[in-house]
Amino acid sequence: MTIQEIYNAVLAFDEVTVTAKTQAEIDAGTAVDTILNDGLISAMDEVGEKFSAGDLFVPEMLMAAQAMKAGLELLKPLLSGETARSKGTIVIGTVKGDLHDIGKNLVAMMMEGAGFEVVDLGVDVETDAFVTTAAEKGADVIALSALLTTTMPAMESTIKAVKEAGMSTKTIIGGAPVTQAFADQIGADGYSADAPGAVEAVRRLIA
Ligand code: B1M
Repeated sequence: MTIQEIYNAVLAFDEVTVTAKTQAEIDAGTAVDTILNDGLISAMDEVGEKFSAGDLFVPEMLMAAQAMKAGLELLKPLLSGETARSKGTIVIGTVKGDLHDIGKNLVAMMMEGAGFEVVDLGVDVETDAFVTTAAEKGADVIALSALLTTTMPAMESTIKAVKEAGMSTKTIIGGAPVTQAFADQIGADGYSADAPGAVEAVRRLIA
């Protein structure tokens, strides 16, 4: 029942219980994917649905996010435990105008876990910052996250800027409103609906 308790605790904004129950599941040997998907991520989906229905507001959404992050912190070493020589460099960030970072952080953690060097620019990242940092670091891939339909155009302008700069750096995009069709439309090299898929997409692009 602990997975359900993690789910309930996220919806109750109860960081202490999320931490305790997540640790209990880890100690019991439950698969990290199960804790993540069935406990933490699905609870945030319900938070989003309640927000859409007008049953929750931004402060509550933020408290739920804080509770979820407490669980993620415990999972982080397990997601990024593999110590391998860098397989490539990824510059990642949430695009201009967008402050959502939980999914982006998850993608960054899993990429680190897969042996990539990850330069995380954070949220609300200007197009220029992606381009300049990728050039400075000799990045193989620029990874863009967006959670708002209103910030998806910033992905297009970033990809356009990378191309105009004549860089060979590949681009990958993702986030709840983003689709493969949108990725094709704006000329992104890769797309994934989730964090493990983002790692696979980067592996394919760098291979
Ligand atoms: Co906001 N928010 N929010 N929010 N928020 C959504 C996204 C929303 C869908 C809620 C809703 O209405 N149902 C809605 C967007 C509607 C739309 O545009 N279609 C919304 C809105 C409207 C807003 C505000 C405008 C609300 C307001 O102020 N009126 C505002 C905007 C602020 C801004 O960004 N400028 C806002 C604010 C916030 C908070 C700050 C309160 C908080 C964010 C806290 C934080 O991130 N630190 C927040 C939250 C928590 C959410 C929901 C509830 C949860 C998002 C989340 O963290 N999910 C969200 C509803 C929902 O998505 N269910 C919602 C868990 C996370 C693990 O999933 O980020 O989707 P996600 O990541 C997934 C995949 O998308 C993918 O991998 C991850 C899983 O494996 N992925 C990638 C993500 N990035 C990727 C990159 C890749 C590949 C895959 O390659 C590079």
